[in-house]
Amino acid sequence: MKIDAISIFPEFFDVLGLSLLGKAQDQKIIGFEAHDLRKWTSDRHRTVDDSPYGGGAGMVMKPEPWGDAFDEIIPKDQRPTLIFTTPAGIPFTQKLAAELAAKSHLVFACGRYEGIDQRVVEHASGQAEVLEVSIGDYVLNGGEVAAIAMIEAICRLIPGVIGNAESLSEESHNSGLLEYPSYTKPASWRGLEVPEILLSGHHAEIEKWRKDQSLSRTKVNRPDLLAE
Ligand code: 6GU
Repeated sequence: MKIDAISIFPEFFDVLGLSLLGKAQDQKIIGFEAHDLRKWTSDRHRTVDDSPYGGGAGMVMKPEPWGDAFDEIIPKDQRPTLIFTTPAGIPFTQKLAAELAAKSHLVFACGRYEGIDQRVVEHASGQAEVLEVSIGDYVLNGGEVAAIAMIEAICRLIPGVIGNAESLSEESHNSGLLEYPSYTKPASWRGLEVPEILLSGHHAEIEKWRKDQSLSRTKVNRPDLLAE
């Protein structure tokens, strides 16, 4: 998979060189490139923002650098998936991560300030499959950290990126429930014991216990998931 990210702080994406995603890049499973939006400015101050039409607080990202960046990064004969990071987007979920993991080219457009001129999104729909996506109900200073979270969630679903493919199917959000609690050695630690059932060797009983734990944990931490 090819992934491009466009941002005024491309250094944010240096973290993608670490750990499993770094290895996946070395192995050419993922080709990642961060681009500085200011490359597509032409004035002396390399301006990327301006005041909002209609008034109001903050600044809006100007359309021209974005349009020129997409013209260069999006191949004329292809239609990649272009993701605008915004708290006003559709929710990023495990299901969306899985859908995006099957694509061959993703482009992340990371806005700052009060967002990007909406005509950029409109115009880009002629060049790509466009999504406006949010990672949760809170506001970040910019989309870079959100894009990094999405890239990690997506890339770990690409075959070959994670060593143990089995661990993927058992984790939180795959079943629609949260994952059961985990324990390892020692069996007794600071006066706290590992639940006895896990030491019993009764596989069917252990599975039932884990299912119960998943359900009660979901009830307490995420009742909204059960309503669905
Ligand atoms: Cl995708 N961007 C920003 N700036 N803030 C967010 C977000 C994205 N998702 C949640 N908050």
